[in-house]
Amino acid sequence: MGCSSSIPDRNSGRLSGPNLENGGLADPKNLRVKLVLLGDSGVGKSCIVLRFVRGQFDPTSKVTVGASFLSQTIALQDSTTVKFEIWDTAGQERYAALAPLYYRGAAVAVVVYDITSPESFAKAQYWVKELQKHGSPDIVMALVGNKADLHEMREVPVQDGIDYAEKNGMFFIETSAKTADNINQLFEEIAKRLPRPPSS
Ligand SMILES: Nc1nc2c(ncn2[C@@H]2O[C@H](COP(=O)(O)OP(=O)(O)O)[C@@H](O)[C@H]2O)c(=O)[nH]1
Ligand SMILES: [Mg+2]
Repeated sequence: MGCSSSIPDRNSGRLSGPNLENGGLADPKNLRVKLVLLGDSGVGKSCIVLRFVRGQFDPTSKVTVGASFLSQTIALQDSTTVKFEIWDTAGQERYAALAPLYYRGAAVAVVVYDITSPESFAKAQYWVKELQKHGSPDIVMALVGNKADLHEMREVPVQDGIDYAEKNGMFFIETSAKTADNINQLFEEIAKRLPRPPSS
């Protein structure tokens, strides 16, 4: 059982490849970015997306086959808006060979692990290396320790996440899709770190 964001949604945009619309002319005040989530199955990627986009947590929803696409726009204090086009896999994370198709052209990669699972932390480090080798050179990467509500079952110390992220120039945060803790903060912090196109 897990969160599924594969249900058709009114907010869904068309499936689009390039990061920039307006014929490639970027509007510095209205950014539009492709964001992908990577990490072991079961760490809570779909739940994070659902919590951010719909404000829901549904532990009973079924895993659906196929990639899903959701978008959400946030406004920053400097009146910039950032539209996240979020690509969530539905289990393809099990097939490492498919991953490059998925993260190609992504401006942002959110690498998620589960704080109760050292295996998922090791897998997150694998994804970071993969992105460093094959991702866009200017990709913004975030490391996310999810399921922070399960602190009594914690097996990955906060400091391990902090240290790994720092060494790899990533932003780090612990979240809970269940309680909504730090979910909006995650996306706001990513938005602040995006490279801005020069204003014309
Ligand atoms: N306690 C807790 N459970 C979570 C959290 N996020 C996800 N889960 C549960 O973890 C399981 C996998 O979640 P899912 O989003 O499908 O993981 P995915 O495979 O990475 O997309 C589901 O049973 C969720 O209910 C969280 O923050 N806290
Ligand atoms: Mg999922």
